[in-house]
Amino acid sequence: MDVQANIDTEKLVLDLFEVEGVKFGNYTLKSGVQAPVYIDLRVVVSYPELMVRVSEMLWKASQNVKSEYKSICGVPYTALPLATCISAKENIPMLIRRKEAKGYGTKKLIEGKYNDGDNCLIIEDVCTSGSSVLDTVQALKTCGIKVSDAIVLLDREQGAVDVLKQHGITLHSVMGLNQVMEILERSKKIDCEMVEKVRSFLQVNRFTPSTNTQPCQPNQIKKLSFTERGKLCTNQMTKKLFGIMEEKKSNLVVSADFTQSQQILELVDKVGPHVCMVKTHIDIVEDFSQDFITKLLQMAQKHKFLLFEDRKYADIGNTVKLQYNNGIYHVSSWADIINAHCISGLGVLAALKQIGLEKNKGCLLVAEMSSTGNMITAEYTAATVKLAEENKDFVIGFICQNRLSDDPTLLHLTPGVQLKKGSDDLGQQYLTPEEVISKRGNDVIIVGRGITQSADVINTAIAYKQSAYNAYCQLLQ
Ligand code: 5IU
Repeated sequence: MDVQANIDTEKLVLDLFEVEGVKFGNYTLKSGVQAPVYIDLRVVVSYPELMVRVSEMLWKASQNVKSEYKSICGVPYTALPLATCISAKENIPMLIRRKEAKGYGTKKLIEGKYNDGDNCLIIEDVCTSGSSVLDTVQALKTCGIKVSDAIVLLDREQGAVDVLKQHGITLHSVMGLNQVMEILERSKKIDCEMVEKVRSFLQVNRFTPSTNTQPCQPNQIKKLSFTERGKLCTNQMTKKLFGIMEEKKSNLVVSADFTQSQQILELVDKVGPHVCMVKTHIDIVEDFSQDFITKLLQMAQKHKFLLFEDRKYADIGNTVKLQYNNGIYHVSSWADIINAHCISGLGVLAALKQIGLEKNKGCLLVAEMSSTGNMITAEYTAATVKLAEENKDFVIGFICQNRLSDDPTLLHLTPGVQLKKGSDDLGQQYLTPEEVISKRGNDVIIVGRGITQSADVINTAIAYKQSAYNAYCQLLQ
């Protein structure tokens, strides 16, 4: 680092300390962890000269980036004005990541002009685990934009460099927390006791790259067959499903949304040979009985498909546990797979896991919905993806509209599918199998009325099966 850079960094650190962007004491972080240091650079917007200086230093650090990039994108919200300063001063186009996406359909995660395959440079103020950077990378990725590098003003040196590296992203920082402490100690703003306290905090609170399967580049996953992906899975349910899909050459799930058990049994006997899974809404069945479940399980064995109860558990943990295990349906006794909205927090997943894990069941997380105006935001989707990636012992994938994770062991199942694009009169929106599988990179289509209301159920199911499986095969070429 040259002498001028040292002087600039020192001045910046002292100024950030002065405006309380960096504070020392006893703080409870968002995660609930007690920390001796608190960094919140939102305050710089109240000091325009400081804000410009921060953006200039970020820009200087970006000179080390080797890849070409078309635009920059600040991680919302703190880095948004910083990216704006850089964009205006250096005349570089900017993209804005929308945190609260509009309803599905008109939903635009990323504002600004871009082309498929563009590389974008991420700007961030502070990095701890790298997860906020990854959320923005995820949002960009769903729009076809790549990220190879990220610039951060202050790296808390808790492992973000390695975490991001695992995702193929090089993190460049203007300064690290240890350097900040050295400067402040030298300037007598903090004492050596505090420095030691922070150092041991940083040592204990480190984030390490996940030891799970390495994520693939999206193009690589699309080239992996279901069999190859099955081999990478440690989750037995995912392995089983990949196996069935390959054996039956079917990535079709039928949604058996009938209210009479006989209608369901007749349907699944007809379409059973052509589907990898049958999806139920057991609470719409008017003549539910244990005998119906016994027959359904016999069908599942006869035609080799899995049973997915689309219950969308969403309550607090304790309630969800009772809903899954008790009541008149005893879902945990027969459904191979269930799904959940994680709106209520980690408790829902923890509760379902308590019941399902030892029964070797699988869970899908609802990360996106097909219905118009649904209130799922980009941020919610990104948080759901993270939850899935951290709970792969039980979570086998997503119900979604777009490929969301580069982890080849997570499945992407998409409802809202018919042979023709369109909608129903209650907000359902339909995409075609080709759009869902080959364009959007999902794995499985879920089809209800497209099959159940057809005059020729068997041949229609075959048509959906072939259309989705051919789209998958095309990706492998
Ligand atoms: N389903 C959706 N959209 C979603 C989710 C679930 O349609 O976002 I999450 C369910 C509802 C229904 C089936 O049981 O998938 C789709 O049925 P149709 O193909 O008949 O629209």
